[in-house]
Amino acid sequence: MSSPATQTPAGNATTTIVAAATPRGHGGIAIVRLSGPRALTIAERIFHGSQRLGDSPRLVQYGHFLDANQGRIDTGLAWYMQGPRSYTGEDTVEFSSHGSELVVELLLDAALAHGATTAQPGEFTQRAFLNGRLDLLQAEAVLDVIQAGTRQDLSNALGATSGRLSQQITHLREMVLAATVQVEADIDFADEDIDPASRQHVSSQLTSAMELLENLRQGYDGARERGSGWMVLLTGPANVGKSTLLNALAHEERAIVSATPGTTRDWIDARVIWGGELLRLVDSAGLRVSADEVEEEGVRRTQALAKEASVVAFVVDGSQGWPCEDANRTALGLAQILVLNKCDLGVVAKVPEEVQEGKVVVEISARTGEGLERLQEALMSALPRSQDRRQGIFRKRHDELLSGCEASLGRALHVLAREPEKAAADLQESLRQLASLLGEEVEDMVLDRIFQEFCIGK
Ligand SMILES: Nc1nc2c(ncn2[C@@H]2O[C@H](COP(=O)(O)OP(=O)(O)OP(=O)(O)O)[C@@H](O)[C@H]2O)c(=O)[nH]1
Ligand SMILES: [Mg+2]
Repeated sequence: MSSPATQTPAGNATTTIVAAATPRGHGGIAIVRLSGPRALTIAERIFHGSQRLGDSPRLVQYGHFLDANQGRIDTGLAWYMQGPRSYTGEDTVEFSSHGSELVVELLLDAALAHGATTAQPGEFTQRAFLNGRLDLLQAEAVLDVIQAGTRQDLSNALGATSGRLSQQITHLREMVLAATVQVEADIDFADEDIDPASRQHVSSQLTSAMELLENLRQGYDGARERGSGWMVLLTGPANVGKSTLLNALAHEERAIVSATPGTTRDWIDARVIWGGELLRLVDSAGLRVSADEVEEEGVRRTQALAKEASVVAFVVDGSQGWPCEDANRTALGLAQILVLNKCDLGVVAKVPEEVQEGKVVVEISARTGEGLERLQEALMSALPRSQDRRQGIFRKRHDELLSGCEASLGRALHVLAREPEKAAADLQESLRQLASLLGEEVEDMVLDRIFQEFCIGK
């Protein structure tokens, strides 16, 4: 991380911004934060404790909050972080009040009345970036921590906020830079004067850089599910008990259940956290050939979802014979788990050998709850294993830049011996791509797009 003290605040840093850092609505507590050159002055007009906030940086104080007309708003806590030793690198004050939407509004109004301006989404983090407290990869990772839906994503994002990914990119850049310096130095010599060992060294350095790049990029696909959790699709013929099963697994009456086939038309989801992993269970329209246009569309959607899902569980009515409808084919092919439901009525269905191959069969009763624990274990075991979810990059922006960098390095390696000038140009290009990753040469438009993804108050 670069030293914050050496950076000049950029952007709107002459203004003092304010926003609620906690979500809207009622809660135990709410936090309102101020950041900027007048944060302390404004905060001291609002908050009154036994000491002045400015006399006790980094200490939590108890006191009361007043509006611009000296009317009491609430009692609560406040603390002052003196810049540059704060998240944004600026003077920052945070108020912790009761979690009332009205109190938060009044605190914001008071701050605005005293001269603060409303923060834009992600502006606190943007300021941290502009003030050199975080590089761009770290700033983006803050959002990834907030949105992480799996333990793996969380630990990956946390690592990135603390600079693990930045270190890897910086290391990569040093390797490419050393190779570039060598290639550029060699350009001035005739071919026969160049030490073959030096060229060999450059080429092996670039090869290692490309391996590191490839490794980082492999993590990208695994991060697809970030924020939404792993998708587990419950599919199968109509009326087999998929909706009943969703409700039983989620412990809530999420989907409508009825004895009439074709009850579920569109997909319905419920989130659960099992073993620290966020899963999105999706119930879908029963697969069958139907004359009903809406139901037909539902079936099409189910088939599309089956391709997207991390785990597909194909549910059948175990008290009936094995269903042989054509409509089942796609989902059945993608399913890792076959669920024989309604086992409370006795199990009659025999899974054909060619269908069962490589799949786990679980007998359950969604109605009585029998076998649900085993099903839950089977679903968890079917999630992509942790080695398939390697630590790496999260975002399309990263993947695009790294893939561009990989291509430039590949080209440089290819022409290194014959056309060193071309190789040098490609190496410079790859250095630019790595700099953009760290946020050193990024257009404002790209920055705006990144920070707009954040919520207000972060
Ligand atoms: N005996 C028994 N009945 C069940 C069980 N699970 C579901 N049912 C019944 O089967 C019928 C259909 O259940 P749903 O959950 O609506 O089935 P579905 O697969 O979602 O049906 P569609 O949405 O029409 O595709 C209802 O009458 C349920 O009460 C079970 O484990 N045992
Ligand atoms: Mg249903």
